[in-house]
Amino acid sequence: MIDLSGTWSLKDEHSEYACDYAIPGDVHSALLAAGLIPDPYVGRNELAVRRLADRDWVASRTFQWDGDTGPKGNWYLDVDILDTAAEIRLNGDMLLSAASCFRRYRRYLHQELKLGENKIEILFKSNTRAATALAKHQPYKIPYVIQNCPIPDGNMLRKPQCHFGWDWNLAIAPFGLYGRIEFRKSVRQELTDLKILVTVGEDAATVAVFTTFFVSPLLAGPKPVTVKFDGQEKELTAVRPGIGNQQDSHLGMQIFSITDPKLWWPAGQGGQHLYELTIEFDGQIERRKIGLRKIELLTDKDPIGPGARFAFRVNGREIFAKGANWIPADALPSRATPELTEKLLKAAVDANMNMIRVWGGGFYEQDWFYDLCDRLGLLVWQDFMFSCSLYPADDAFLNEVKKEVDHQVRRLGHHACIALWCGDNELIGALTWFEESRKNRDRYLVDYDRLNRTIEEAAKAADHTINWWPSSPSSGLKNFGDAWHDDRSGDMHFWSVWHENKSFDHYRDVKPRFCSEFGFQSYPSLNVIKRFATPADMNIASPVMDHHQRNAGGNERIAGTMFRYFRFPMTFADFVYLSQVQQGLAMRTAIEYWRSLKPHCMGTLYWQLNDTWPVASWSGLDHGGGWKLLHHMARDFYAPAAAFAIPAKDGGSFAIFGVNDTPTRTEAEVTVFAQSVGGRRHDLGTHPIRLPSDWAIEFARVMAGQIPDDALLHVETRLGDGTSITRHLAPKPYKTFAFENPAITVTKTSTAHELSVTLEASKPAYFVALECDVPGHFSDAAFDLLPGQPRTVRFRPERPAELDRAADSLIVRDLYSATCR
Ligand code: BMA
Repeated sequence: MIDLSGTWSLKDEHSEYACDYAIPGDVHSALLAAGLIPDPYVGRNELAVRRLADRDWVASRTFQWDGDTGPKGNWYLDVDILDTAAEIRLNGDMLLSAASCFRRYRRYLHQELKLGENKIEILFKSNTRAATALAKHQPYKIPYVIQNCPIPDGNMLRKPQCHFGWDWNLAIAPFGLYGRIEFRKSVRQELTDLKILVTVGEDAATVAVFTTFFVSPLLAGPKPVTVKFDGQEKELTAVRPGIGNQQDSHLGMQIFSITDPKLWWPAGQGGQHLYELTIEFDGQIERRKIGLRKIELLTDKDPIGPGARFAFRVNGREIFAKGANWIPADALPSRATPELTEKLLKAAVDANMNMIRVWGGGFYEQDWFYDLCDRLGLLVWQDFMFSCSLYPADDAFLNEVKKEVDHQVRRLGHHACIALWCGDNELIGALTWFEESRKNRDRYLVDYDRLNRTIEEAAKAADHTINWWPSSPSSGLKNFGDAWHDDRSGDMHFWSVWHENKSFDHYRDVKPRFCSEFGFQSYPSLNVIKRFATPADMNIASPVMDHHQRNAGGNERIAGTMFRYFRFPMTFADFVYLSQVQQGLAMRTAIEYWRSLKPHCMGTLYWQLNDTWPVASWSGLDHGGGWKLLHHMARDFYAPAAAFAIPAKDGGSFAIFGVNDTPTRTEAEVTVFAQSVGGRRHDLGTHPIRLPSDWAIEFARVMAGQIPDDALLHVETRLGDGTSITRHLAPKPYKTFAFENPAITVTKTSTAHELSVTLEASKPAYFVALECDVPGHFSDAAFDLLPGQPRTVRFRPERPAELDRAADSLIVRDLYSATCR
């Protein structure tokens, strides 16, 4: 094998730029590292950088070869995640003309490798020009999502759709080669894919291992294959030639019986044991980590009400899915490293999530991403990469799609984490967003169905065991209705609160079966804003702050919502803080209510887990992985077992609900009280309760009249293990309360790695949060601090040397300090 990753030379078509280029990586990152362009994340630099995608670029390198060149045709180029319109030449000879970022290409050499020096070149053709040229050649207009994409026609390319801009992404159309580039000598036999089917019984599991091998025509037949699993060693049986488009392949299978299996469970449900599977043949050995689990998608008709269920059952247990939507870890692929990705995914699990949705406008992520999810117990809802636009449905496009789907499904099939393959993001809704498709719905719906069928057929042909869902959102198979407002079946995207400016209470007007998208924006944290804005830009309506907001009207919505619920914040920093408080409140309102509907509702994935660059957005994690207040609150509202209050529609009472997502019934003691802002506490009852794990229960009710005018309602849950969670609910908008100065006292102590801060309040303080000037992580934020109940928060700086600076720059915020002082 000749690995060609490493340093290449880069130049553009006008010879304006020339520099080194690290492959795998993106071209913008190379130009940035060479100091040739400004950082597009800072200020409004993005605009100066956008035009770089409108020209061709060439990357080249030489390599020495002094080995066996072998017979012609024996070597091939192996390349993947090549973004997107590109050509690869070896010693001037064209090897590959590529058109998809989502495929792995294999091209046999027409000529032998030269002894001595060889030259390889990648021509990155301008993707923006390629897209526009393709759009011009369509027989009729195929609209793209113009409100998200300042760069046109991205729907023409099999490239991450958010690269041409999105309502949270910058628009610079990054490009480059992010995967492998190698010459390989063909082997006589090669494992091309692997599927694992697990059947889980009482105390035994059966593991069927299905393999597909490419077997060279030079070989009379496949060599014997040994499969080892859990200490058992067997020879592959039932090896037979493939059919159809797999004529070069040989399929084989073997079945293992595992007594006393260690099952793989989503986080919070049990362990994530991974068995090692090895497959040996013809002098080669392949290893995979396999989790034993069976995941079913339940969409049966509701036995009691109208509509149909939407729930995941893992190893026979129905699991309430708790999580968020995943977008690429960074807008520049070179920066989306395994370390950063691990930080983000680990944060998801730390916030009690068990599922992420890899949203259809980014990438099919790299193998190590799914290894991480296997290890962490994060179920993956995997979209195919189509989002929010209409798409061509001609033969050439559909053939390209077939190859992409086949590759991705085979590549990821063995991962325990993969729970679902979903056809696309919001393509059914998109049929109503464009004048063309409103006027001629038949034409565009037929095109949509052709594309969706192609994806479904190719996915099922690659792996007949997958859980398939046609689109997100979708009310069900062959249902092309409005899954944004119809909550009877399927998965729902509920955007009425953000995009239609409805109040937070409106989350309680729907009863989704599974809400796979809903979100509310906030500003990024102050330390992140400082990375792109100067002090002069730190005004909520400055051009730079506007530039770092990609949803038209987004900043107005944030400010307008504050008017609805809060007194207006005192300073820019308070505004940033309060924007994160209200974002967390919005998500908490939705998620508490929808969890209270369990098992009618069996999942909530909010929009969105992470950010690709520093921007105002719906994310709970800042760009780089710091926790916004929402992420801290998520750990609380996604807690495995807790009680909370849900107001009745007429405002006359509050139902106290308990939920428990752990595998077993849980005992708890719940205390309900009203807390006056001046400090008086009014007890409203203590309830010893047993929380079943299959459904949420209402176990008490508080009448509105029991809560004094100047008080908030609190529900404190103490679990058997001694942990306790307190949630408050404001019966009226926060701005109507005359909060009093909590005069929070702060006591700091530090160890070698950590700062420990004990806070105590003399009056009730809400949404207490600490900030400091140093990157790092606070153990807790956005909590309530009641008089006589001090709380200790730990801070771990990224660099231990900055501990003192952290202590010196510490600031405490709460609702009073931000809005009443
Ligand atoms: C959704 C997503 C994205 C978008 C988000 C916020 O519906 O699928 O397209 O970023 O809304 O508008």
